[in-house]
Amino acid sequence: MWRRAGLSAVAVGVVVLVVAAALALVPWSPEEEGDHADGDLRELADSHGLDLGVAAAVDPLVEDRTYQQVVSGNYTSMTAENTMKWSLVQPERGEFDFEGPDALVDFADEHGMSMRGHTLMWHNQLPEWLEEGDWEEEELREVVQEHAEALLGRYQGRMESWDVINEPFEDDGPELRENLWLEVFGEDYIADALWTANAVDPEAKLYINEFNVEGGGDKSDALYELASDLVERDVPLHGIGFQSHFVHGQVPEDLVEQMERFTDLGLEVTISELDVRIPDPAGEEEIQAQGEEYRRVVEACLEVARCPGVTVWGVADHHSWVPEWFPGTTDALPFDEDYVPKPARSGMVDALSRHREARRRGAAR
Ligand code: 9MR
Repeated sequence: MWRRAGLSAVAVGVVVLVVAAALALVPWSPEEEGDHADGDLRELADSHGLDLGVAAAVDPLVEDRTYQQVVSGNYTSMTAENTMKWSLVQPERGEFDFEGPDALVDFADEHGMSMRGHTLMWHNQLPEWLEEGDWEEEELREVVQEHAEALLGRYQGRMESWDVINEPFEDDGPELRENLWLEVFGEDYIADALWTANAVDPEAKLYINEFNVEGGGDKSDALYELASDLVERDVPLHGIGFQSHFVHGQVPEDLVEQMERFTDLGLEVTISELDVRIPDPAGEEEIQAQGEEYRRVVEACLEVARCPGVTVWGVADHHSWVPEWFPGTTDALPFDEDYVPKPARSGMVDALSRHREARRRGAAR
């Protein structure tokens, strides 16, 4: 007995050594290994019922196999980074282009991922004909109705949520942003658009998505006033998106409290566009510390009862909007430009694993 056990232990040892040696000869590739080296992010997110999302761009999603694998191997949800915006969907009046949006929604369906729609009423990425038109209220109302029916109607039943209103406040201020919608319709464009979206896609959760509100302050207070008023009037508003474009070292300490202020109104709060930018060049220490910041953000969402998920704003560092919009900053995402997972990814795994442990311990008591 003793002898046989001894022999088979030696045999197992030899097999392990041979396999390990063979693996060491094969170069690492996210395609072959999956991205599960330190935890299966998708499985962990699923086990919490958390939507772990990523903003995706059409071209790499169609053409780049590694990009596809990072998206479908790590995330359970997807947002269209650009392709559902007005200028791409309706570049000329009455001419719609759904090639990009279809590609994303089909990819999500094929891979069992949910979708966040982005976006209907925004001041940016509007087509020229719309931005430069001289609009009477009634005609612009028809234009919005037509666009909502075409876009939200096309994907009705396939969208978990829609960012119906995007960035309604001025960048740094509590005033409503002076955009085309405010100019022509007045303040109630927000309620009206929510009603329009709700009529077209009654199942989708409808959001106001905003930035610079994650740590409180005047702008956050103004958003709170707006949300309270809409809730009081029974306008179909279901959630607030905290965009969460953070600067390394400045992730708000009181994120949970800030989110709960809004969930106390009966709304959801999702982290909708997470990234954490670092001054260029980013050193190893900053990249490690960024991992902790990603962990804290996912933990915050797990702690808030009505936080359905966290969406990261881009797949890998070379796709990020950050270096172009904030020159001198870099490395904001959980995968680097070779699609190698960074500590930010481990941070998210960590948050989900620890939380699961905590839940298990809780259940055992
Ligand atoms: O990531 C998007 C980038 O590719 C576009 O050039 C940019 C145009 O304004 O929009 C970026 O996405 C924005 C999102 O739609 C709304 N919140 C801020 C995001 C980053 O600018």
